[in-house]
Amino acid sequence: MLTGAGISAESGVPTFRDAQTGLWAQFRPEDLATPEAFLGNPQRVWQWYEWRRELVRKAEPNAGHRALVALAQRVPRLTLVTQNVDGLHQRAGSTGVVEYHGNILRDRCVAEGIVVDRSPLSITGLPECGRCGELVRPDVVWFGEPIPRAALLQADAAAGDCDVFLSIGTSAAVYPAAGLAEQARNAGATVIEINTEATEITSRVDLALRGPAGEVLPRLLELLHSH
Ligand code: BV8
Repeated sequence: MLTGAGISAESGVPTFRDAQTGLWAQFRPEDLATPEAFLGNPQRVWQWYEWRRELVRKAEPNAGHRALVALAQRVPRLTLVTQNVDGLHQRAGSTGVVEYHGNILRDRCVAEGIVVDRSPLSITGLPECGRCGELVRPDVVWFGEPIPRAALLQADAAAGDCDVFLSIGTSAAVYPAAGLAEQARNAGATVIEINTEATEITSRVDLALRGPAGEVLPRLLELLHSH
């Protein structure tokens, strides 16, 4: 399965399609979540990420996240690939989560390319690596950056070898994540979409369940229990 920002919407984490609120209304995520934006104005990009980190820290997993934890115990094999960087699946209890676009709560050293603790002090006002003093960035995948190799391979393997593929709360606009549903379908899987609206792939799925993930997923689980 693939989840997107829609599954965290009911936890109060704004989706990318929702207009950016308040201070960030003037920016498009595509213009902030890029290496160029970070190199050009690291202060502004870090302000955006610190704002989002605060939202994520205050957010709690919702019934949709929890239903996926229960689902994993009901089926022989389940691979949860998420585009979300909020870590809410893990906080709900999901294990083996494939973080296709990284995780906003981790820092990565720009020079060493590894996840690090930031140094307690910073001379430049920007967070610096606790090991080498270089700049740190959020450990997420920006537009124009490759998907982490392990995540790419795990997601590919799962999409190519599954009976059912759930596309949950994603506008299916960003690649290569959005290609996983097609890949699963071509490999013979039944593709089910759970979304409050139609998306770019709705016309190509086997079943489109229209509604909030926090309501649809628990209902799906009830149906599974009754069979
Ligand atoms: C790559 C992490 C190549 C960061 C994200 C032109 C120029 C440059 C690149 C491209 C280009 N054209 C295409 C590309 C490729 C590009 C791309 O696809 N661009 C798009 C805009 C066209 N992709 C990339 O750049 C990727 N990398 O291609 O690398 C490469 C290869 C080798 C070597 C070098 C390079 C990397 C893309 C990753 C970007 N990072 N996030 C951060 O979070 O800050 S993307 C971000 O937006 C999310 O992670 C997610 O993937 C994406 C879309 O968000 P969604 O999750 O779908 O959320 P969205 O708001 O869109 O929709 C919410 C949905 O939920 C809606 O459908 C709504 O109806 C629904 N919903 C709402 N409430 C609910 C609900 N559903 C259910 N229940 C509810 N309650």
